[in-house]
Amino acid sequence: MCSLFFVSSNYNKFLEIKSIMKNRLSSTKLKFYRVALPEIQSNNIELISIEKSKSAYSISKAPVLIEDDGLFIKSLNGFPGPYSSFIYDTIGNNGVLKLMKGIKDRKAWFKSIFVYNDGTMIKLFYGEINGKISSRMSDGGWGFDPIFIPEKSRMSMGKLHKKAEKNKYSHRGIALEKFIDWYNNIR
Ligand code: ITT
Repeated sequence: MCSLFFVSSNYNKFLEIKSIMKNRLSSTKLKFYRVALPEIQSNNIELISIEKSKSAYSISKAPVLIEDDGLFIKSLNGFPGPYSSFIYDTIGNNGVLKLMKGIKDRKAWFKSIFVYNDGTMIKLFYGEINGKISSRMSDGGWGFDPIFIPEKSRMSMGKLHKKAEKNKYSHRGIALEKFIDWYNNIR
């Protein structure tokens, strides 16, 4: 059995990843390594995530998986996108709802990029879901979950999270399924 470290400051991500993966990775145990990795400033989320995976590998010295996400709002020209963490930590969901006040077009999408890095190989996996920004905050979930309603749902991600249904709809679930298929194929 070998180890694969998921490196992140966000334990909620790890819990979701664990519940999607269950024990589906062949001969591998997924472990959580809690570190706030430095993020370079760039408009390019691929570049940010690749650099993040390199810092993670330099800390763990063992195969790592990292994830970088972003919420993109159409009427704000894709904002906050690569700045999602900063915006969440500063103005939060209430601030985003204020920015969206009076705006009719509430289309938004979530992107997830997972990066696997074992020191010799770097591989990226993508997941994206469309949806909209709700007019008020719901309960449940974490991050932007209380203000994001996926296209295929009438409930916010917050509510879906509460009902343990978020993974069926999430950007994370889509990207992670691609990673699991690829990983089990190369092993
Ligand atoms: P890392 O240490 O793994 O980078 P992070 O929380 O900083 O953790 P990201 O930069 O990848 O994560 O995420 C950008 C923001 O988007 C951050 O504020 C998250 O809380 C939020 N976010 C990511 N995935 C989400 C999800 O599934 N539901 C709601 N918000 C999410």
